[in-house]
Amino acid sequence: MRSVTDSLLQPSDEVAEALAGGAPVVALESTIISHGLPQPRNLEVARELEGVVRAAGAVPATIAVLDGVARIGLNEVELERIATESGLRKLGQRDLPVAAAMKASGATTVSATSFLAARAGIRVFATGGLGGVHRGWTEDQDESADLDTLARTRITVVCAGVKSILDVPATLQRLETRGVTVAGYRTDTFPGFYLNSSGLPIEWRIETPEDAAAVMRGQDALAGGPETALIVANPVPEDQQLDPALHDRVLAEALAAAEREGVKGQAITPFLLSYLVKGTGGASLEANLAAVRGNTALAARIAVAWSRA
Ligand code: PSU
Ligand code: MN
Repeated sequence: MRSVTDSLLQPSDEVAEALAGGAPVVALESTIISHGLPQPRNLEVARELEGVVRAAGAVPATIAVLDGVARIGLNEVELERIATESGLRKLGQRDLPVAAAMKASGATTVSATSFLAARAGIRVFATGGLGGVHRGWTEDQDESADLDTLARTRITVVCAGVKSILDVPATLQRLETRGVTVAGYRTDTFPGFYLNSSGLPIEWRIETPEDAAAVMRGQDALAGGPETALIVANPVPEDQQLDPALHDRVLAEALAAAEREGVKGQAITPFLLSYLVKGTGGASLEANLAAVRGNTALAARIAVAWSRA
């Protein structure tokens, strides 16, 4: 008989087979598709990212909750639902039991995706930029659940740092406090999401996917401590970044608009990202996509190295 856990967490046949055989698998989140990118580009991107993973010899597992069931690996029709269904919810880790009980559908954030991926036995995950501590946190205390989940989940997240709409120094500080390991991929500074660099130094630099796999082995060898994540911070190439002056100008406008319109909570991140897309004439979208593509390709190489380790 299937247990309750089984019936709420369902890998696709392809993902289940890959995991059982020790083949490389890369988790992909769905909030970026449903809430982070404009239609119809979002569906193309969802497909493209799965293709990037396959081209590197790994199996993609896009994660979302459909009718109350956490699905690990989506087929074409399911991917389309995530990209086009209106009223799809944005689910963090804490929302998962309610979504299950209510048989709701929703896209999963970094926090929910990490949580579900780790439970399904997937070790490597690619996204664009992590959530973190929002600007103005001294007043509003808005800190993404991404950080808390990564402080207690054994997963490797490949990302272009944290979204630059955030208070990046405060977020790096919180990652340190919570004991989340951060390594720069061929960089000594923390990436700036749309920008190649945030200008903030990071302590560790790795050069290859095999280095990442070695750090992961180190995490597991130091067993008994908290199950923390590894963040592999992979910058968008300099020639594909958003123009820094344009970034700073439009971001200031976006933050002022959010303040004026009283946008808060779950809505703030999608609001700022879409403001940037409009305000930069689509240039921020291209930089975001370049970052996500690069992260997905690197995550696949890390998953391959990990499967051989
Ligand atoms: N990366 C992107 N675009 C996104 C996100 C990440 O390039 O839209 C999403 C992720 O799902 C992340 C979420 O978990 O934004 C953070 O939302 P919040 O700040 O409400 O926790
Ligand atoms: Mn928040």
